[in-house]
Amino acid sequence: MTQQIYVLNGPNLNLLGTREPEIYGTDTLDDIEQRMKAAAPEAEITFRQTNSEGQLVDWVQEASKTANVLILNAGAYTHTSVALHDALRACDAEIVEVHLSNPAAREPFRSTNYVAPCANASIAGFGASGYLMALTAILQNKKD
Ligand code: CA2
Repeated sequence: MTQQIYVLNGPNLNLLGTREPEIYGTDTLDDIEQRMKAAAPEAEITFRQTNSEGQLVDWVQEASKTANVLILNAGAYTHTSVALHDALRACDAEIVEVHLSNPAAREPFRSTNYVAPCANASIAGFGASGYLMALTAILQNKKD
């Protein structure tokens, strides 16, 4: 069965690779997308970014209907969005939360997390490699 994988990215992640490299690294979102697609040519990967909370909710609902896996870096909405939490609770796809940095080791407000309680797994603090780690772990688990 072809794995249908949605990779959704939240606000400001379009700036990746252009600022704050000491926190978020130098890879762009486009680099990450290319690397994931090259690492899993057998999977169908839908890779998107939005700055809008409502758009993210709409895409989670879409992923629930069309994907079996959702890899999600919700950016700052991780720490604020009850709407996103509710959409994730209603999502039938397996959910893997990814963060480039480790929010738990940063400002206290980043320790509030509305995504983690809805996720099957979380990866944080490995930079862009976290996306690849999520993908390879998922594909490995599907084979086992
Ligand atoms: O570490 C992560 O992946 C975060 O989801 C990134 C979010 C932050 O609000 C979360 O607490 C943790 C911020 C994304 C902003 O990305 C930028 C990238 C480059 C330059 C400026 C912002």
